Formats: sequence, structure tokens, C-alpha cells
Amino acid sequence: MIAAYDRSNVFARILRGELPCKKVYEDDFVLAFHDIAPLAPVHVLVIPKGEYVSQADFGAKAPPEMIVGFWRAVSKIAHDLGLDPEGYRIVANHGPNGGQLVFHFHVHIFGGGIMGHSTG
Ligand code: D5M
Repeated sequence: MIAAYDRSNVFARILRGELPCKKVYEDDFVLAFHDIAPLAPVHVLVIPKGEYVSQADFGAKAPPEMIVGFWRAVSKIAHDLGLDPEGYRIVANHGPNGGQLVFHFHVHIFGGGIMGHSTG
């Protein structure tokens, strides 16, 4: 069961500047920062600047320019991190069965090594 957006979630607090982060990139649409518990040599989180619980909520409710801006930023960040030549993985966990822990939509960028094919 995915609850309504809770403004006290940790990524909302980072967006409001109430908690620190190791910022990688920011523009009008997104904030990107290093994951606090990296699962790959490069592990960056990209979050939209809006109140979206999950990828489904984002796809359903975000204005088209936000959706385009978000995904272009994901590609730019991966490129700027130097991940393009060897490749990388992007993951969005959706809901409890998907392993989502923070209920503010985010994409994980994993890179810097060969990713396995396990679903975790
Ligand atoms: O992933 C949520 C991710 O968020 C998980 O990989 C840890 C990370 N996390 C949690 N708190 C922080 C802070 N404060 N800074 C950076 N990264 C953080 P999910 O897809 O929801 O399972």
C-alpha cells in the first residue's frame, strides 16, 4: 500500500535544505546527490523538485516539461559522471514490494562497474 505524499520524508527535507546532501547536480527540475549507502562504485540519486510519491505518481501527475526535464537530467548526470562509455543502470523502486524506502520518487544511477542481473 503506497500512502499519500508525506512532506516529512527525507528527500523532501533535503530539497528544502533541512538536511545536507553530497550534491552532484541541480537544475529547475531535479536535484541529484550521492546515495548515503552506495551499492556500486558510483551510486547517485536523482529526485524531481515536486511532491511525487513514486514513478507512477510522477508519470500521472507531473507536467510534461517536468517529465522531459527529469529524464534529460538523468542522462546528463550519467554522462557528466563519465558513465556513458561503459554504461550504467537506472532503477526506480516502486512501493514496498519494489523495495522503495523513501516515498519521494527517485531514480538510482548505478555505475563504475559491471552490474549483475539479479533483481535483488
Ligand atoms: O532507496 C532509498 C535510497 O535512499 C537508499 O539507497 C538510501 C538512500 N538514502 C536514504 N537517506 C539518505 C540521505 N539522507 N542521503 C542520501 N541518500 C539517502 P529506495 O529506492 O527508496 O529503496
